Amino acid sequence: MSQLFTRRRFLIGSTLGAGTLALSGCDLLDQNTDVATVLRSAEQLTMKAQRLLQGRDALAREFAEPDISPSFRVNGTSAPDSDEYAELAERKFANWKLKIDGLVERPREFSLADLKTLPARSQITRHDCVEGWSAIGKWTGVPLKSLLSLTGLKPTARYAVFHCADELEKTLDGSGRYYESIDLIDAFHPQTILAYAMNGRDLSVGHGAPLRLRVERQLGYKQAKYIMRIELVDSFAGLWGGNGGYWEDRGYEWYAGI
Ligand SMILES: Nc1nc2c(c(=O)[nH]1)N[C@H]1C(S)=C(S)[C@@H](COP(=O)(O)O)O[C@H]1N2
Ligand SMILES: [Mo]
Repeated sequence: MSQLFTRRRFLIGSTLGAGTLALSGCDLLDQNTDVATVLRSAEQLTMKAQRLLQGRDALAREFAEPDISPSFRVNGTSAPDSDEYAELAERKFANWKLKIDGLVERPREFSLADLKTLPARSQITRHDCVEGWSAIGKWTGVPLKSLLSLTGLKPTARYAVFHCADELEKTLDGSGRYYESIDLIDAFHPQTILAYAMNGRDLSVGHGAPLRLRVERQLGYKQAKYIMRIELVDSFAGLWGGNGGYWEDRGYEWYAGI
């Protein structure tokens, strides 16, 4: 029996057979597309990644338009302080490109226009910051799983790392650069999107233009703004402080579940 066939059987037996997807209710349709995507990309996914996909169906609460907060605070960096970013912003990010590399089969770059041609998802969710404030906003963007199905994953990929344009702390070695990471459960979650719009308008610089992460089951500091590059890794031991994120390197939890 070929390895591929074994993997397919594993997927069908454990993912479909267990009925976990059928239980996920309102995003059932969306999940069915997921299944097709997962089956199609089975060649690229590891057994480990597939196992991780099992527990991923709990959705964060979604709200209605009238619930959107009249004001949504800008927190952390309000504008990356670099000539490179200023130039990109000046040209409305027409020259900006999102790089996806690391443990992927097909490294790729996407312009903002490229991302906007892909099927989008909108969601109205509550953002909770550890500092004790919350706000409800509407986010529109591309599901991360759609991009990962285009790049494919190498069998060893375990985490997606988001490299940002801003340095929250100025240091000589660059260790003050903002970054974040999530595992493949969250990377393939239906509400995990790369948002280019907020409340129906292009993302403002304050809120992370041109692209920011929304990973709705986790706290505010996981919602990386100013994304320049997504790197797939098997471990974040070699990245900056080795804890998977700017705040994690300063003592915060890596899994910031709400
Ligand atoms: N690149 C980057 N992303 C970031 C931050 C930051 O300083 N830089 N701050 C984080 C924190 S602590 C929060 S609460 C949210 C704030 O997002 P907002 O400015 O859109 O409210 O972004 C998160 N993502
Ligand atoms: Mo935060």
